[in-house]
Amino acid sequence: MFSVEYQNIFTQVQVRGPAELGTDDSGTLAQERSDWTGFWGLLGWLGNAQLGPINLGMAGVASIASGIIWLNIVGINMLAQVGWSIPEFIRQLFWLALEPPSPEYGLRIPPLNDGGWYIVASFFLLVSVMLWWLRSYQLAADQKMGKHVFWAFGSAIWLFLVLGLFRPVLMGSWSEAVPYGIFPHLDWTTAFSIRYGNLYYNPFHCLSIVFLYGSVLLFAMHGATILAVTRYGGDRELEQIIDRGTATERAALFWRWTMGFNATMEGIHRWAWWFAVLTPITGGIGILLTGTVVDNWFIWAQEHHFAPMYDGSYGYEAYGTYEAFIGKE
Ligand code: 07D
Repeated sequence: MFSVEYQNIFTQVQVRGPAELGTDDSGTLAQERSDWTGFWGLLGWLGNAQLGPINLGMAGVASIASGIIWLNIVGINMLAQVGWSIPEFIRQLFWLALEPPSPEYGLRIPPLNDGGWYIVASFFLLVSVMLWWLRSYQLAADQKMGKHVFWAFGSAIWLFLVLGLFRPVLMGSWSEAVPYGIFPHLDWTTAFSIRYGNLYYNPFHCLSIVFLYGSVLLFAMHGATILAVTRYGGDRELEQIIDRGTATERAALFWRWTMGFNATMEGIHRWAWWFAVLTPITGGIGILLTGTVVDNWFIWAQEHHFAPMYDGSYGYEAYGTYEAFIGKE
């Protein structure tokens, strides 16, 4: 008549039992995590209704503290720019920015009000991100888990470091770094693309988009497949890996019918991990090469015969004939 099963946004019944406190076998969890737990029905629509316990740890506390310092330096600089007017701050928030130093300072530290605050803020952001990264390692180690989340976060941090640290150092100027601001960082992105001859012609930007869109596609395929077989227990993915049941059989057959091939219950998560991780890895390579190795991606693409010469050709006149260009002559 009425059955209780795992529930989420797609259904209405929420299971409510004693709080799940999880494992606690290595000792550190007991010291660093809070005991507090609560239940929140609204949260139960999105995932698990249980809130807490949270394990912030030393790295977590220091990371949040450092992040708040970064946010405050950025915010107070913006507030100063609008004459300390809160209404103007709110009105102009999306357009305000803490900009990096101008090019004449190179890699030197400028006066605080001429880019110095940007450097100070960046230091705290760097500390904050790296400590949050460390925390993702510690929490996994505590649980005797693999470090997959840590490495995946590391790939995003690679792109973050390329944009804000490695490339500015290679270019010899902090002015190359990205401003802190909502629209200004978008302006920076467009300006960067135009300055280096249209980023679309950077093959690593292409690859990064392939993996970004590929991740979206895989996520949709996997999410849809599992939802489609939850009625056969397919959402119990671990059990389905150990003891393949009718849910897995159907899901696999569906994809073999569709495209002749199916990922495995475990392997699909490796596909997802690699696609996600390769997005910022390839992106970071592309950004690192820009302005250091390649000054204009459009001209680079013309030289490599995949951007048009605007005389209607793709540059293959240099080969005499099109047949010679494609190697058929
Ligand atoms: C940004 C780095 C990791 C982030 C970390 C977080 C904080 C938290 C907050 C505490 C995401 C740090 C933490 C800051 C602080 C608080 C409150 C990861 C990041 C660790 N592009 N483009 C990409 C597309 C164009 C340009 C990637 C599409 C134009 C530049 C991706 C299009 C121009 C750069 C991508 C398109 C242009 C990129 C990002 C379409 C001008 C990069 C991947 C359809 C607008 C970046 C190689 C990612 C890159 C990048 C997609 C167009 C410029 C694949 C779909 C032609 C300058 N673009 N792009 O995972 O890697 O980001 O390029 O038009 O730098 Mg692009």
